[in-house]
Amino acid sequence: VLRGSSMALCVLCRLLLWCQALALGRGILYPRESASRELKELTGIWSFRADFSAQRDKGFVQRWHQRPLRQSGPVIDMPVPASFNEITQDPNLRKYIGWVWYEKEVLLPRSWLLNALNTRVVLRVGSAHYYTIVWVNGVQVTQHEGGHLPFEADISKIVQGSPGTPCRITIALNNTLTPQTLPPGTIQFMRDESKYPRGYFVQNTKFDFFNYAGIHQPVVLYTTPSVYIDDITVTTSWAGNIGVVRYQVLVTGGTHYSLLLNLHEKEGKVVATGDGPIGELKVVDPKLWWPYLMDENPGYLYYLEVKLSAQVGGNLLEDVYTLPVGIRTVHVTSRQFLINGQPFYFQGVNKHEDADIRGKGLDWSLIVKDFNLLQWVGANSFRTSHYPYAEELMDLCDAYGIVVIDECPGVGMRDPENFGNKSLAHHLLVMEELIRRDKNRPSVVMWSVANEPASELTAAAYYFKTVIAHTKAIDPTRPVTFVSNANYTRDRAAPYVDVICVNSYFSWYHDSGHLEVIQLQLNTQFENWYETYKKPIIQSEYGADAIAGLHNDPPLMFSEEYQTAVLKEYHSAFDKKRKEYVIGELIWNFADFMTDQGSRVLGNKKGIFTRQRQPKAAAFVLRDRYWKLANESSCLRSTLKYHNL
Ligand code: BDP
Repeated sequence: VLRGSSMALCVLCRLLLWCQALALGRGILYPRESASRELKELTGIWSFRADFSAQRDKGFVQRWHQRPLRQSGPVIDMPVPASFNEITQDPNLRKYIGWVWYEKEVLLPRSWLLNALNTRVVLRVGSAHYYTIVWVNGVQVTQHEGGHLPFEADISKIVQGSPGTPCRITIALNNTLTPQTLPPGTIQFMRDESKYPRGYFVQNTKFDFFNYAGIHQPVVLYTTPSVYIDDITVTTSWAGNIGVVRYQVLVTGGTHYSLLLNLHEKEGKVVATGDGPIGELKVVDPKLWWPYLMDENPGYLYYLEVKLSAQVGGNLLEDVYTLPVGIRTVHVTSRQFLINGQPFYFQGVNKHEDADIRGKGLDWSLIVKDFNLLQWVGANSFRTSHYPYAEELMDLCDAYGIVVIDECPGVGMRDPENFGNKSLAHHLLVMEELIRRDKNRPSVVMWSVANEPASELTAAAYYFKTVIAHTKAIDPTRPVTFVSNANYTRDRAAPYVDVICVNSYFSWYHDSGHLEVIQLQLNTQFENWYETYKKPIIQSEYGADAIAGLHNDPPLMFSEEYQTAVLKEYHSAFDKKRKEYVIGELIWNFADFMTDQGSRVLGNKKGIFTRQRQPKAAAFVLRDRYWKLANESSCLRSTLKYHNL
């Protein structure tokens, strides 16, 4: 008995330590309204100007942030959220590199301004690509490097100092990529004046998607009390009929406070209560969080309501924040990926944030359409290739049980100068920001630190050893991977991952047109990697371009027939290995998407759906396969029917 209880204590200590590792010193909780928090979305039309001056520095020289933008020159209307590239008819704005300026004036409710002692006003940018500086009423409040991830600034002092005046938010952002940014890029000056005008430059990148830029996710203003819930970290587990939710709450702004926690089930009933900043909640007969197609009620969420009470200058302040929580576990063995102890097979897709007109800007209609298509096709998972996706979309993954491999923007790292100390320091920071944002999501089961880096370079060994170790130190609860296209004998980063993720394009980028070599080459690929590392393998990309409506039989490249033929060859090889150590297949790609101009025909056409989300023949092939796989799975409690829409 003693041994049993000391073991249990050990497990508890370890779990609490995990919670603490994940608590990163400050939070970036998704802004939600509550009894103590108000929210104002700044979605809509902003004023906008691109700085076309030769050095792109006119805005700084003339200090555009100090006055309303319209006073320093002409402005145009620009929607937020959206990429700015394809909103106008100006080809120079589409391919613009440098600083662009956004501005919005808002009036704040009096209640936010008058109770200055007890109210914080926070400005939060969901994401802006790539480098951003933010001013409020001409005062710089923050700056941030990197697209995709949120950042915020406490602007209370500025706005509460002059109640009644509009709050003018100026955002300057620069989409220039350098060898040390993530993703990296280079600016190339063309100095031959017989071919290019003076000062001519282009941006080069080594990744295969268009570098859309702009304010891509919502900008919001929200309030909290001056003593507030800054962060919540949860980790979960279960044993027998007891589910465990361990929590750690970070309170900022004061030291005299108390915390009460209520865990609600979906219908609102309280199933466990706790207090204090750290502890664990036990749920009897928990409803586990299951992936889509693994349970009749996938994506079950509890709601952790955290209530803070604090005394400030004789006043009682209360803050309330509610966090969705899914109870589930993740483990990796040498041959399996286990969710709640059950083998999980990634039958999924790779996506992009990409659409006509809005580029990478958040679009609710597109998001919901995409989830309907994922469910229709029978996909249980996707990778956020090749950067973190919007929080609004990740929320739906949690709610629908769509499993996510959460990837950071480490893509296009093909040159030795992408592996220096500056890149590394930034990469570590990006992993921290990503984990800070997504650590509580049950849908996120693995971090991916990069896609197809030059992992055969000597420098890649230390680089990825460090990035992966850092990721694991911050989050000891999830496996870590990166996606390789290197030769298995030369890859220097693979020794550090938990799951091998490999991309290959047999009969496409080599042996073009030779469908008959796919099965042999894929089989060899799997056996080589498995023999070398004895780790489970995900085929993290495979596919072929097809121009929708282009037909040729016998199949020729770029026809819908060729794309389906490639898929079927791959599937036959997967079927031989998925009973062994192959734990997933992610098609490249869910939908056609925009790339740089060059060898592509208006973008990459490897989608099983067009960019407008219409199915190609390949979508039906994948749908048949995924539903067949789902029905085969031993975890299912009943036979599934095609998703009825
Ligand atoms: C892979 C890349 C992906 C590309 C794809 C392709 O990871 O970003 O879009 O190839 O060429 O190498 O279609």
